[in-house]
Amino acid sequence: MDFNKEVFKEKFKNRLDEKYALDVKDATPQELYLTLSSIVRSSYSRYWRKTWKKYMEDGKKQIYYFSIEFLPGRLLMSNLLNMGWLETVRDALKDLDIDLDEIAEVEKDMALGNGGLGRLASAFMDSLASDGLPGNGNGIRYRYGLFKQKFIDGYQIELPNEWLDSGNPWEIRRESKSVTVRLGGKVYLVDRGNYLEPVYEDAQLIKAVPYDTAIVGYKNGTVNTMRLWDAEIPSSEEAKYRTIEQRREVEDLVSVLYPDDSKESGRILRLKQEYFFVSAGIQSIVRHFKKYNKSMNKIGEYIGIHINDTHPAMSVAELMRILVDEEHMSWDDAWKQTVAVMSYTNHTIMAEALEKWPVHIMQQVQPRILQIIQEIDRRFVEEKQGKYARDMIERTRIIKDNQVRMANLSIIGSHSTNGVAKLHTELLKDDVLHDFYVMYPERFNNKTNGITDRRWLQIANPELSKVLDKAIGTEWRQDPTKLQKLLKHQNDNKVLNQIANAKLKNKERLAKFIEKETGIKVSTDAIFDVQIKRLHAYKRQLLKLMHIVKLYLDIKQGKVASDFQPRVFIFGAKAAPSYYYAKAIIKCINEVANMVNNDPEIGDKLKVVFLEDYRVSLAEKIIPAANISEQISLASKEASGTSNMKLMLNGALTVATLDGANIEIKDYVGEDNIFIFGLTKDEVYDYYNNGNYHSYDYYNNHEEIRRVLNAFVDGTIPNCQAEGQEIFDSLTKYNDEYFVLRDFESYVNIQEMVDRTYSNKRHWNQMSLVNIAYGGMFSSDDTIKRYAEDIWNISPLKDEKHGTYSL
Ligand code: F55
Repeated sequence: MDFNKEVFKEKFKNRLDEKYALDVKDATPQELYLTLSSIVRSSYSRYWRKTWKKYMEDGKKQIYYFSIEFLPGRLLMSNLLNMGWLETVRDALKDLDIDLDEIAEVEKDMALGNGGLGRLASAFMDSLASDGLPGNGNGIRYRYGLFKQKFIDGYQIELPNEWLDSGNPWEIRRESKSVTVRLGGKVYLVDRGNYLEPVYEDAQLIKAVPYDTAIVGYKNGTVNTMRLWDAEIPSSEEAKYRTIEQRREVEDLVSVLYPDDSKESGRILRLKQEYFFVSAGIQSIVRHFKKYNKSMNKIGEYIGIHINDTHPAMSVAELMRILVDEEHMSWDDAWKQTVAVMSYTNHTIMAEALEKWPVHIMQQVQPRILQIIQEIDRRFVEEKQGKYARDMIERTRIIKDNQVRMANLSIIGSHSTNGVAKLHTELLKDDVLHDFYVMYPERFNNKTNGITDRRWLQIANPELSKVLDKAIGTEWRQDPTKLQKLLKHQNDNKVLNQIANAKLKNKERLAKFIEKETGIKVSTDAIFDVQIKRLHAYKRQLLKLMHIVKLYLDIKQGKVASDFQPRVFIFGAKAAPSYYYAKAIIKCINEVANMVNNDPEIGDKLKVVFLEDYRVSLAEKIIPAANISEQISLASKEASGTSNMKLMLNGALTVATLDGANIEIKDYVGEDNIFIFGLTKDEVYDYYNNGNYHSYDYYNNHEEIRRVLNAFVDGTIPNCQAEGQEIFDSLTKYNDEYFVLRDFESYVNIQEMVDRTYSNKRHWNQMSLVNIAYGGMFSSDDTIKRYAEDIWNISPLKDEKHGTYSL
């Protein structure tokens, strides 16, 4: 039935009655939320079925995006928007005296990821569907998502995130699509004449059960699937699981995201998770592929598997296992198909984040996979011998010093390796993966990250969206690059004022939220200066904190400039539970916040707000209200960054180092519309090569730096003796790994420029407009089109009609 307000209202009342035997006025927000999501689901399901059928009948290539993390956040608003229902439903519910935004707040974030990498995977899911492309997700249905963060006495406390406790209306358990995954045990190869049969002993069998979530395309009728695997005891194995501990082991397999990797037991669990979702995913793909009777010798023409960072790298070996052991293909034929199927994205150059697994652990987790990796390694070395220098082969081979190097496996076993921003890809080619670039230049390519304008502008910022509709029409909602039409209005006072007004309203809303959550009252006249991302030394939240302490001391000592603009500093950040240095920084930010916020001499000049439990739904509240976006990583360390894109799209101006995608942002908006500071990547590398950075000298020779750093250890900042000392030492004694002191002066200078610029509101609004206009250049819809063309070789199916989904 065609979708309209009156019919929807009837349906809503009926569904509420059927489900709960309630009238609207008697229902709780939770009941209203579940009623609404139930209608949404029953309406997209026929499109879901049809999309699936179409892909099958069409018989063209499909992509599976393998990721150990997905971070979709909430799904209600996004589904409503993509179905073309959002405004009508908002209106209809208003007629029934229901506030849609209030209902949406009931939904718990689906937080099955840590940060940028997981969020990117979910943006890509949304974009694949919205581009009408045949692409599905494959991952793990963690029982607990990323921990819930609380601050107690300024310290980060991690609480379990029980996101499934009140039910998840978006998933479907598909018992019939279960597969069996084999872990551990021993394996022997028995010669069967024309092939070797692996015989397994004492392996543990796990039943992998898929839970499917629909990924609804934007007004195009395409509904793809994100398939997440749960682990259960197979009924045939019940007898083997007699004790609670044994049963718990199976549950534990998928219970938490990124288990603590500081202990060996935790690390083994992580590797089991990696194999579990890889094996379940590939088995289910192959099973489906065979059902449609295609020759396994052509699997590379029909299936693409994308390895999101190295966590799914065992995909290479698992597909080889199935093709060789179960389909009895020759090694060479199987290898050709495997390389054609696989492609890989690298998300970091940080050495400590490049996965390496000890051979003995791999042996314990899946001995057959280790054998296959050893064979891939042996053949690689054999093939490259004579062609490349011995040390180059040693650097590139997969197994070295009894460690399996997962990036090497991913590159060797795939046809494409990409970085996530221009600078990052250049660094991969020139430095981190240079040897591989020499061997396989044609495999390397760049795919700068992107974001979904639907979530980050249309849903998160309806105020600005309305202004844009009025100024440039609604085309940008389909094609965000059309936001460039705004550039015509750079001198249009009406539009400039409307943009400023939208920002003010968003700041008012955030100010209310901040007061409710923290009790802190902030003035909307102040610059809202935002740094939101994981807490990591290389991202340099510490540089921001030092700047705050400097301003505080300046004000206290009466040194503040006459054009000083009041600021509200807003942080959102989680630290990994075992990352003690990051946790010390959190503690210090919280203590500085206490000190600043409660000092009557400071008043409204400075406020520091560290919001708890940074997550997708919180980002949606902060980003529309930001004036300044802090993107201040040490040049070369941030592969891309994506909050930089979200914030510019919402009209924030960026304070940035020349790192990751910041460089591309600068290239679009021009140097006059961004605040660039700090060392360049070449300068950083010069220091590395010459070993001539001595941070203590900066402390010793710069009065300003000394004044600020001393505040961390002389009691000026109260209640953080130990943490303050740890930070002080890291920056002085231990030579300041991320050049915080080296960049401090340059950072302070650019912040003074920010102040001066903000005092000219019209100019600020013009800069903001330029940033919004180019924000659309980072649409993940476009990023994913480039993956589709250059890496995956897939194209959209012919679709019938565009528009609103029917009821
Ligand atoms: C998670 C687990 C492990 Cl073992 C290693 C890394 C991660 C992780 O979350 N990485 C991550 O988020 N990397 C980020 O990826 C983004 C998307 O490409 C980039 O924008 C960002 O620069 C990068 O740090």
